[in-house]
Amino acid sequence: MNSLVELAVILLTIGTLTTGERTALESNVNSMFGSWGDEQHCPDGSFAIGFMIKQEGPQGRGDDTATNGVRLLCDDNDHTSVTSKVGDWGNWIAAETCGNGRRLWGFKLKVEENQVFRDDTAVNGVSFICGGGEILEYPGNWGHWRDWHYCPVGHGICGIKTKVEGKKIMIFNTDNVAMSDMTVYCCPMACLRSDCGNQPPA
Ligand SMILES: [Ca+2]
Ligand SMILES: [Ca+2]
Repeated sequence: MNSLVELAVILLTIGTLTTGERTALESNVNSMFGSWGDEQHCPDGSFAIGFMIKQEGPQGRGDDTATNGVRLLCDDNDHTSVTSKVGDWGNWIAAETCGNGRRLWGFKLKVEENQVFRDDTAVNGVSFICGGGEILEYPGNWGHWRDWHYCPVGHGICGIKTKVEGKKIMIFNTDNVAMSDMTVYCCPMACLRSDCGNQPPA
């Protein structure tokens, strides 16, 4: 093959890979609270390179909800950001991005255990790992970190779905929790990138 044909074959291969099948990466939190929002994805061929979190600060004796939503920042030319379902409380804070244009490829959640008759908050924080191992983290206040979940080798995070409980309207139950779980989606990357061979840390 001459070099132009080779280039065309490479570009076609990349096109196929970046619009290929997505893999869902679930947290296994199995929260009893709320319902899932829609899947939202970065534009075709682009990936998440950072995130923002919507967080309510500690309310003391008042009702706490902690994390209310997560937004992915995409690496397309328009700097698209994508959000699934979002709770009613708190503010968007803590925009963090991977260095050197690297992409998100794994996550873990910090989740408070069920408080039964006390103030529940469910998800309190989220952490992402970038290709190359850099960690972006918003730790929140309560609960403990659950396991890391990683995209398959050669994939990066390209979408999100969040589970969120809406505002309770019953007068005898005002214990709201907002965000209770998150699933992300992994897309295959073009393997010309240096972070294509991501492996879980030892
Ligand atoms: Ca409280
Ligand atoms: Ca609460």
